[in-house]
Amino acid sequence: MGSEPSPTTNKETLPVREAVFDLLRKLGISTIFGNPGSTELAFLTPWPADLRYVLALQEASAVAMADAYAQATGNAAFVNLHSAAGLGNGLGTLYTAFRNQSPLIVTAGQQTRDLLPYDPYLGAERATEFPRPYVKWACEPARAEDVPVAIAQAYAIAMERPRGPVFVSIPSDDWDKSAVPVHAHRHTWDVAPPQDSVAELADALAASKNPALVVGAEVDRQDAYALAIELAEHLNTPVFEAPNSSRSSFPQDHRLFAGFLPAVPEHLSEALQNFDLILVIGAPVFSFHVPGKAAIFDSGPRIFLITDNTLSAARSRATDTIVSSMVPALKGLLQRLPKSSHEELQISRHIVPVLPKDPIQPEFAMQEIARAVGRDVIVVEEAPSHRPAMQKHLPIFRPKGFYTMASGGLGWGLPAAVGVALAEKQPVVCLIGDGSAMYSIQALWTAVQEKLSMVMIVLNNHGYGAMKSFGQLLGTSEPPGIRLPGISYLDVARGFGAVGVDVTRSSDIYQALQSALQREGPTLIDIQIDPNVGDLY
Ligand SMILES: Cc1ncc(C[n+]2csc(CCOP(=O)(O)OP(=O)(O)O)c2C)c(N)n1
Repeated sequence: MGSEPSPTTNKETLPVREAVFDLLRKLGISTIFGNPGSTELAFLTPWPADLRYVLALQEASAVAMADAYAQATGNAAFVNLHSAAGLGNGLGTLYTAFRNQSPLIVTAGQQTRDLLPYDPYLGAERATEFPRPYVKWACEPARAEDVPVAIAQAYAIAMERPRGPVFVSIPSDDWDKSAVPVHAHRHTWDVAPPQDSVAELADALAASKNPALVVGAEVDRQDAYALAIELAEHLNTPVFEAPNSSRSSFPQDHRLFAGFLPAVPEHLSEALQNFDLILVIGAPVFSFHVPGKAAIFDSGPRIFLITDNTLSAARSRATDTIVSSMVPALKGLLQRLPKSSHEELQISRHIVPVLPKDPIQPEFAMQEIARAVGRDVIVVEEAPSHRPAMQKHLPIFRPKGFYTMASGGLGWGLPAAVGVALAEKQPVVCLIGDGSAMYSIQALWTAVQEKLSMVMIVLNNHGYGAMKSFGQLLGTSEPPGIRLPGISYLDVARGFGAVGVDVTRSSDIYQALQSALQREGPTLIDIQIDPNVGDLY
């Protein structure tokens, strides 16, 4: 009777670390984000020359960088954190990565297996429970030799739609043990639509006199941008961007672009109530920010939803749902639709140019930014009370041109801009509020070290403007804790080794941005915005 060869004697075994590096290469992952500690040292040494380790100075930044990098590259990203303390720091942006449906393999070091029973320093208690419910799957492999296969499975689960973060806890003595190399599966996990529901939707669209499309972040994330344009032109219908969409899924100067839906139930209902059919593609139906009455659900139009997130499907208020990924659903639909007989529609969004005024008005700042950056810009935004001004005066015209977080959790934008800049070969503009800037400010250091072409524009109103606007929306008085005096962003920039530029006059915005775009490495432009203006919706 033969017995299985033990992994340590089998000639084909490798140290666990080498087997994991080998797997990552096969999966197309050559950039690793992290912040190290003693429980990760065995993973990090010796470090191979062909892999890039991007150091973030706080774990919230490491996770957000990886999230945006995954979105920009279309592949899962790998993050390595330090035991429970490091993962704990990263939980806020892990929540956001989950809401962004970003494929992340989050790993954290664990104490050595022989110490674990004795409550060691830096031991992670019930490690796999800690990141739940914001991971799709979590595992601490039963044996050291299972680590490579656990990471291979983590990759597959992260990439399966709906994509999202997964977690693997790895005892630090596992990395020097032996394991057999694992096979790498690089799947595209698209979900195909049921043909009868596509046919029903096609019939309903053909019969509809006045349909509208609502596109959400998954359209751009799943590379269905061009298909969404084709569908809209075929149907000749207005297209809205979903409430608080975390990507831009339709060119904002297109003749059919009808604007951004607000996350306020009454306002959204008002914008959509005159249509007889609404097709929502790749967004929840609907993600509101405040409570209220959405009349559209009572006697309003038939609402179709295309999503490959079954949980989102179950929790939606659509009348009809097609569970499918974006590309197969839109292709299937386009094949079945008869040519529209509607007259060629021209939506006119009236955007009146604004004149300069001091103190600087957000609308004018956005207009100047748009003039300086051109049509091909990539914007990463976290500027809550300046979003309406941005949506009006800084239009996005291209796929993968806009990123924000789907969660509402601040601290994502700046490190996300670093993640996008690491993935793209062109400058990235990070539009950020002075409050938002401080949650993950150390990401600026990474941008400097990586010599990234990034312009961080701080829209500085010396406070949490959104809290003021939100209070007004709910009819409350000004709360404590919303003013932010005494922060010098120029000193902050210099402290991290970045160039800092102060802009206090409307007439200086354009030139400041032009110079920053030509500079190698990141620039922080601190624009002093009138603190008395700004709006959430
Ligand atoms: C992690 C986290 N903490 C707190 C909040 C609450 N919050 C929402 S908007 C906001 C103010 C942001 O200020 P700033 O970035 O300066 O932008 P402004 O509102 O002035 O446009 C705060 C604190 C949040 N959304 N996320």
